[in-house]
Amino acid sequence: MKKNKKIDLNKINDFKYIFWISIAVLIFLNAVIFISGKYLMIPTVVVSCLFILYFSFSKNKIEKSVKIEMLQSLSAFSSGSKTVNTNIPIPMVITDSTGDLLWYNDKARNLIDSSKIAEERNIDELIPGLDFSRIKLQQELLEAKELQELEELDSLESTQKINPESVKKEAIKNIEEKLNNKSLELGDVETRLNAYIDGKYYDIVSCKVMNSETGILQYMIYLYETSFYKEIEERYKNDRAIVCILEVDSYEDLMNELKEDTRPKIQAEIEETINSWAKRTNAMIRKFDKAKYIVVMSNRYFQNVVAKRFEILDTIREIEVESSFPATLSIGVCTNESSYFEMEKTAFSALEIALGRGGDQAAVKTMGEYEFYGGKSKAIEKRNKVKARIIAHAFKPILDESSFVYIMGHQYPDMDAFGAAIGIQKAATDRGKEARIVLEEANQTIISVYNTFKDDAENLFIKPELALQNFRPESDLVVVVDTHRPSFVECPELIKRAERKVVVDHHRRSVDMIDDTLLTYLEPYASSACELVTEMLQYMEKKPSLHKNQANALLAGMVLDTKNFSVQSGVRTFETAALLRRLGADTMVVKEFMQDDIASIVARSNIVANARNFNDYIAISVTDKEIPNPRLIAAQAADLMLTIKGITASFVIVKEGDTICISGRSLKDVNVQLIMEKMGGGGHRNGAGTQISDMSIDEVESLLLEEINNYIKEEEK
Ligand SMILES: [Mn+2]
Repeated sequence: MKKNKKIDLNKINDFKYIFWISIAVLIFLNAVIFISGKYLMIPTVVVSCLFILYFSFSKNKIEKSVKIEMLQSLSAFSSGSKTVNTNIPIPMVITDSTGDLLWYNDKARNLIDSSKIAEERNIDELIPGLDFSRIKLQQELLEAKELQELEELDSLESTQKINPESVKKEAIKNIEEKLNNKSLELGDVETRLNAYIDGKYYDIVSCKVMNSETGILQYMIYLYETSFYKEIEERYKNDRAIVCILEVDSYEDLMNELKEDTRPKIQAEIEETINSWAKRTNAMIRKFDKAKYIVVMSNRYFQNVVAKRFEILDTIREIEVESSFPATLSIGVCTNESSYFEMEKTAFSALEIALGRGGDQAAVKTMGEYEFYGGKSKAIEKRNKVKARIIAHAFKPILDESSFVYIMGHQYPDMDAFGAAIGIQKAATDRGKEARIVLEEANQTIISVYNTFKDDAENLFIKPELALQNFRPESDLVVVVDTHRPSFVECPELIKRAERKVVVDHHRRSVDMIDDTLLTYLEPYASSACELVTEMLQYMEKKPSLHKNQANALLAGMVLDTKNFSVQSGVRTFETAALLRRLGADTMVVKEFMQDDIASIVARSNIVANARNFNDYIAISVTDKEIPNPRLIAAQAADLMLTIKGITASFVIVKEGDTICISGRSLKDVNVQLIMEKMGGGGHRNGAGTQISDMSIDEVESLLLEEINNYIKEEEK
């Protein structure tokens, strides 16, 4: 198309001229027929046909030429806007409602594929990258929204309408669905569309107008070039600093276990591995403690690290060390904070979370959300008695300064939570304080232990409502045992109000945690809360003493959580059990606590009998029958399924009212915590669970299978 070609207005006049002439000719011919009768009929019809043929041919020809002329002419505009649009200093095109090009300005010329302009009209072909359907959809959505707003106004005035809103909403939903299929976000629609055309970025703004002169519906499309801003944005994204804090897990213990002569070699190897990783990622690295590093890298390299899922974790674990546990690394990462001061702080707290979850993993915090990578090796016992002693000594003055002590475990407490609470209650009374265990009711799991304290129940237990009534936030103390998540405790309201809080727990640290505590004793390497509490009791008084019921309750908690000292049982677990035995615990009584009624045993056995293999080593059982104490039975059945030869992980799905509960258990490598976390639950590596209330049992089952598959795929990476 030549630039200088002027619109030939005569052609449009020709068109009108021919039209009127033809009408006149037809009237004349009809008159001839009428007057002359049938003699002239045939020639007249022939002449008419020829004329009509000529007419329609020239109409098409003229229409087409008019349309082409319009591409360069100003007739696409109503006369008032001509000057403004011609002189607009950004590329602008006008199309009809099918996306055919009607006009473009000088600035848009460079964008148009000149090789196609001769025969092609469609804007998508002429400007590759500009998707007309998106522009059209955007306009439709904007209209729908406007319409909805109008409807809403209308419906405020009259409520008699037959639910126009829902109809409108349905329409909007349909459009939004269409948008989604085109991977277009609603946010884009509300403001601008983006396009990448011939190596440059553009924001596209459009509007739909009716040309009052031609009566054609037109789309006016403006293209703002944004390459410059895009480049700055990219550069900002790529060059943004990411702060990582690295720590070699239980470094001291590892070095102590190594022989004198191999120690320097391993030290050097670990250091070399970390340094060369930092070099590969073009990072800045500084060692700031014996086995701690601060690493700062650009986001573009960090994205590689994420893509490779922190391979450094594996490299470190593969270092051959002659010790009872492998060398592992924990990493805390902050990707986004407003200042470097905050970045460092957040990276440190992410590291703490990684360590709290058992180490050998990276915790990445982005915009308040955590993501975890790794976590493949088993948590190793790395605590020493010094810590228990320090905690015990810190706990004493806290008790002394409190006027009343409230103790609680998690909701639906088990024997571990109950035993630990009994232990803390004893510690408080030893310091001359009044203390009550906050307990809604003695559930089926703890009733046998609870009954041994029944006679003194008034002085030991308190209902949550009453506790809330009596509670004085400034002076009273709340001790939480066997959980550290504020939403999990027996009475969450009490935690919200409490100003003086202590947490003693053995679960892996989760993201939400009771904060602002006076003391937190979180020890994921310990077997049970009872073990931790017993150790504290040991150091709190010169001559620790326990009533035999108290000793039994504490031992019962340990027996439950260690499954008869088979899992999570370190040296100190046995030492603590021995202490309890010395203080009067009776293993036969504890065994009786664990006895079950026949209904539970039958339910449990049925679940195990229904178990099927997911693969060689994972067993799954689903029960949709009503069973007594579903969560407890599910957990027990999952444990029992682990006794099947070859099975190292088990999942049991049961119903509790309308809620579906899953219990996951594992022996070795499978991390059931990661799988349950994906489904909104939690727990620890070898025992975790979740409750889902808005899905059917079949849906939950297929979701579980999917998550297990994902987990296995992830592991294989
Ligand atoms: Mn426990």
